[in-house]
Amino acid sequence: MSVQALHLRPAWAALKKHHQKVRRVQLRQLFAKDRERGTRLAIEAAGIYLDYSKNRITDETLGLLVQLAQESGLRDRIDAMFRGDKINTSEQRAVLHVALRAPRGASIIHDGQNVVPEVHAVLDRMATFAERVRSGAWQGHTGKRIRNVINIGIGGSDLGPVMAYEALKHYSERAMTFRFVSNVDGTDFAEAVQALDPAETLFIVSSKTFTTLETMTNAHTARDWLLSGLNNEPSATAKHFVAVSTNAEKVAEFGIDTANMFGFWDWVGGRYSMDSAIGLSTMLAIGPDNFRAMLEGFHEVDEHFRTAPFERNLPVLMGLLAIWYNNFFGAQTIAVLPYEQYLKRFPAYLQQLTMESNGKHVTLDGRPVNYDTGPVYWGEPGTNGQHSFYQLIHQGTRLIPCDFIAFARTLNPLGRHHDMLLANVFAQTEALAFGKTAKQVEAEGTPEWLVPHRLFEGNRPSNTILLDELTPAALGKLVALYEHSVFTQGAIWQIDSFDQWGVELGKALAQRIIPELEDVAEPKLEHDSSTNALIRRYRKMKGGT
Ligand code: G6Q
Repeated sequence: MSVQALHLRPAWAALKKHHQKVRRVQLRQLFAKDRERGTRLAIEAAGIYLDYSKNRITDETLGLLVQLAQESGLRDRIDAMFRGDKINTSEQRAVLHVALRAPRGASIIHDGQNVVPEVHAVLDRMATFAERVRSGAWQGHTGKRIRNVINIGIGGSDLGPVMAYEALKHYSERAMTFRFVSNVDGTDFAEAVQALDPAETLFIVSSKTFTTLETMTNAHTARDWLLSGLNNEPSATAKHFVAVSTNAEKVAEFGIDTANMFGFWDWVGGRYSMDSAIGLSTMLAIGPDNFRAMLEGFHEVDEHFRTAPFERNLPVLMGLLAIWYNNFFGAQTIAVLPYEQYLKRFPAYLQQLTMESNGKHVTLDGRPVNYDTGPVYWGEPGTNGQHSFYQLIHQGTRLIPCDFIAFARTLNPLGRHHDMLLANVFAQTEALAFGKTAKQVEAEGTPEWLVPHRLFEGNRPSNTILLDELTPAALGKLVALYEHSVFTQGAIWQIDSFDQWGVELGKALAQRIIPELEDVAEPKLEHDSSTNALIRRYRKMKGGT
């Protein structure tokens, strides 16, 4: 189905007009008018409760947003993804991360072949390997068991594994140490191996391409570190290095036996790969059963996304609300605020998922967009954020829609902590929505001159996402929720949410400058005057002259 340019879709024009009408409407009025609003504008599906009533929307807004999704061909795009069509058009690739969590026995066809059996074959190999390492059956070169696992990877080959390890630490094997090296800054590696015994350390080199500068540099440094700790016996690498990659040739070239390589496929994008073999460190930490439970959580939300009508579809609604604020209110950012310490890396993970996916300036057919695309996602766990940047959300001049994420049960019940934590979630969303009027502030006995400083306008929108408990399945559900919200937004903007040419540029740029920094002879520099001067200064400074 061909989709009209965004500004030509009738719902777009209607939303523009509608926005003029409702932009000043206060949440206070909306709640006063409809006593059921707080339960009416809430959905429960796949074990996730989404309260979206504290958004600056009316029933008409919702109707028009759903109409926009329909006119944007969202249904066809969803079907095309699940069917294995090459919807990543600029790279001519299918986008099938949903196949990574399809149950055994399901069928998802790519290039005429069902990929689900391959997915499960890799999962089974990962499980066997993970069991061997966790039980001590897999021994290091000197016969010691593996106690430390270090994942070396960057971007999509790092952020998911780090986030998932932190998120699911409660379920992890505490007798083992898990660390993650991503940055080419040598400090990252140096700190990661601090106090570790090479004889007990396993490196997982995670790289889809196995050519990424940072990862390959760290992998070589890791090999040197390992060998220097193990009498420089080259055969030692076999028991201490495994690879996760799509590039068997490069893995072999590095010296890792491809029998110890766990594969995935070009239809898995880096930022969509934490549930593929890239999650090997996660599986080593939490065990195969928990990993499979996480995949089931992902799958439950995939099915919900695929089948639920748009007006009852959690990721679709979240995506549409993001569009509403981004494109009609001009909001530049969305804050994600997990009230769960284990989710401390979740906002960082989401930054890649959302911004690498939807930070695009042309449509699928290469025409420049004339509307804003991907908003900036950011955030920190509550309640810490409340003591810093929440000030700007409450009383600043910018509109910042927020996602509050919370769990009904804590994994660490300690006295009254959890009730206090959740009281903060509810209090914050309430304060953001309804604020505090001058009258209320005055009634507290505030002197007149102080009233303007102490009043809160309110009308700051938020979603509240509530789940039972942070289980592996719950984590899978949350990630899938955001993946599909990103998909929804990308479909409306008609952009390719699955390429990343901006990242590719970064990968190439530094290559040219590295020799200019390392050459003993003064290099001939042909950059702009600023870059030339910086390179010269750095060369001088590092030489200490
Ligand atoms: C993700 C991006 C990017 C990628 C890294 C690592 O979607 O493509 O973040 O994951 O650049 O790439 P490799 O896995 O190939 O090392």
